[in-house]
Amino acid sequence: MLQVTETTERSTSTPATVDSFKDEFLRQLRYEQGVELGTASRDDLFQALAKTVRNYMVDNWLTTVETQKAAGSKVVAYLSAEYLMGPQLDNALLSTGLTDVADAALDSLGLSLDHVRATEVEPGLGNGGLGRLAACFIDSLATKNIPTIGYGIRYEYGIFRQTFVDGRQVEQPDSWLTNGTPWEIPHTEQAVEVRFGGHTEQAIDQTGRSVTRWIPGETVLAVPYNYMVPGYGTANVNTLRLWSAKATNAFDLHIFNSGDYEAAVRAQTVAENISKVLYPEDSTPQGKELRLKQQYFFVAASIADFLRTLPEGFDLKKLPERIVFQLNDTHPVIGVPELMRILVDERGLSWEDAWDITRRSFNYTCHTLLPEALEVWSVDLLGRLLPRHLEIIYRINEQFLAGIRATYPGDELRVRRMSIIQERPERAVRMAFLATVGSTKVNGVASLHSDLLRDKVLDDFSAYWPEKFTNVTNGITPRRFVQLSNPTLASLIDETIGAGWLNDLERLKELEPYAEDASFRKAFREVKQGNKDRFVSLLAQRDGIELASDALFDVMVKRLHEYKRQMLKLLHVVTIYDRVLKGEIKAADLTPRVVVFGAKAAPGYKMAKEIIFLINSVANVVNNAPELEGRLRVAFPANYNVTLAEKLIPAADLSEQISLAGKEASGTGNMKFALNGALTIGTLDGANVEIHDLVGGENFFLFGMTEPEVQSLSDAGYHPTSFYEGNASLRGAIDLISSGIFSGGDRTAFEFVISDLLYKDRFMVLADYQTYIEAQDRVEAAYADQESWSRMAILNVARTGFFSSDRSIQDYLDRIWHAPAVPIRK
Ligand code: Z16
Repeated sequence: MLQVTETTERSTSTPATVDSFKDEFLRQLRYEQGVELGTASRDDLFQALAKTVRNYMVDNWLTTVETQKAAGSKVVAYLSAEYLMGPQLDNALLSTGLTDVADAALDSLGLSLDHVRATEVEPGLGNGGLGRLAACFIDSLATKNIPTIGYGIRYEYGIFRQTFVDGRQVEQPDSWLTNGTPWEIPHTEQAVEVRFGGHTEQAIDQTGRSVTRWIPGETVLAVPYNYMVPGYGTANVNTLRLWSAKATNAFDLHIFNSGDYEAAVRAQTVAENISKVLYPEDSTPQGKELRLKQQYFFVAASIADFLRTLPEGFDLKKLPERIVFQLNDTHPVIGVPELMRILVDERGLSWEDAWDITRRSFNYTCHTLLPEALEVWSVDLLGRLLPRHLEIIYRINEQFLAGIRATYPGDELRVRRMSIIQERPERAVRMAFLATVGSTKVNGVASLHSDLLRDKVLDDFSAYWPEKFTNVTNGITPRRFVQLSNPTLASLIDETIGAGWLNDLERLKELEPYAEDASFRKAFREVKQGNKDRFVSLLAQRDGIELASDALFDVMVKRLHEYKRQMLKLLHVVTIYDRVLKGEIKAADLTPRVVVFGAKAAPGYKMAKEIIFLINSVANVVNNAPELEGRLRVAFPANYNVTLAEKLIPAADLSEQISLAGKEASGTGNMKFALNGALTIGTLDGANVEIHDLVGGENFFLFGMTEPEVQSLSDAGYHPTSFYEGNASLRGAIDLISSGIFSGGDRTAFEFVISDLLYKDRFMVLADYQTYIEAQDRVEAAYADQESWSRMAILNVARTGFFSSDRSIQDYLDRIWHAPAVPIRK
């Protein structure tokens, strides 16, 4: 029997043999699923397999919990409303080192691991970059043995399933829990009560001090569900704890006491709606009451959960030595007044002591520059939902503004600018300001982004507190996005520089000399070709989309947003078609190209949805144009998610990162592509700036205005029509869209999009069009020389080890958290 050799430490303490694995799998199937092998459904097989693997992690998990508790050192509490985890089975197999064992065990039963793993439904508990970042970060924290709890919400419905009906996006609910998930362990007995509404009262406590009491109107139970987060190359297994809302019998005291049974039952449903569904907006939140309830719900539960783990009689002044709360965007910022409330109202600390503790316990990561993405909550709504918290926010603001007035006497304009409370268009709480005031450190997510935060969005704050501001450039986990998604590249790297790079990604540097090695380049191209073939067959089976795999794969995958400029990519496609139609270029001279889009639009974002319709309409015509046969294809598979990303990114030659400079905070897809050997065509925006610096300008297709150039054009007055009128190629593309050729002759079909481009174009698509087309021409020329292209691609892999999320986490530890590792002895 195959025995796994223990080369590195694993997240399993029991060395598994194929026989023991098989026995446990059969036991799961029989006694947990209640089926015979012969009659088991594919889902039965998956559930049994997943639970088998899960159980191999449990011993190390329990040891981790005990060891970290005994160490009593600082815990990182990552507070995030989103975790976009992706499928879990392969990652669990990788960290336990059980992949080969599972493969052999299933094989001996006449089953295929590939077949079974493909049924896994991914938990889509996030929108995009921010949620995926949280998932990468907890992976790296576990790998680095840092005591961590990831806190979040167990949405019953994650990000919607996107379908296309006649080219238009239609959203379907994501019922990821229909068959249950093998990865979670609920603990109803550890539920925490979370309160809402009601009013506050002044009272005198036993010691004769005046205290405020919050008399809430309703109570909801937060039930924790635990998920194991295994590290790689370590026995450490951390915890992700997601909260689910459950009604208490006395949810709404008023209705409960009135004896109206039906109303009381209805009220239960209302309570449980809190964790029902993920809000599907990425970067442009809607100010919905239920969303604020979600935020307070999970943050209040998380803080209470941590505080109850402290020993009896713990001196709360030492809290910042025991915990650091990281705010992933403003979504959890209500935690700042919540901790104040607990310390002052419930634990009897003075306001000053409580403020000192609170400020030292929180840090804030900002993920955006778009003004419309900065959350504000109306004072009206906040006061109704959380009356005591609003009082606390007012007092925090008073005290903060007193400090501002002392430093800048007479500068009332500045006071108004910096106030946590905005007066117009309505009185509302600026959550980013509250987060900044309530935190020790504030960080942006890429170098350019942090500079712009400091110098533009939060400039008054950085002038007042210069040492508060720092940068931590985002990263991605190489376990999922190289090893698991691109196993052939990972093997090639292993063979070339030896193992060990997967948690020491700067070692990819050792690949640099091989860029000059013709046989390595050939092997590297074979890896890429294999990934294209794999993607092509997946797409045929998943979407019925037929593609040729001997083409340049040009990929743009990310949320649909005007600032990300999918329109610019589409104008390139239309330009090629227009040039061919006009005979300006011969189709035969074109490099065969497959353009792949993947993008969900927020359901209420009309412009984004119209752009999706336009992309599908163009694809439909281009893909059926005989002139373009074998030269240009556009594929837009619906429902881009982590599962698809893992197959698509390794197949890409060209990575489209074309946002308007100064708008994309970081981007993380850009990093995944580079590490998988795609070249970037991009603007100097977000982390592209750092990618460009690291790989070198000669290995990057740079175009477009810089952020200062964008600023001056905007200051000077931007007129998109002048770009349209002054550029024949651009005019050709836009006129072709307006001609009705993509809409069965209907010239008005895309008016909504086109007139916005011509008369508003907030993200300056037309201004960057010309340099983008020129950069694409450079791409064509470069791709024609495959040896040189491979050299560039290899250097992209070799030079982007910096973007491991292990490095991001090390930066958080050094600059912000200062939490020591607690290694687990097996
Ligand atoms: C989000 O995904 C991001 C920002 C934001 O304010 C809200 C959401 Cl849901 C993204 C940024 O757009 C992206 O640039 C960045 O890479 C990502 O967060 C992670 O930092």
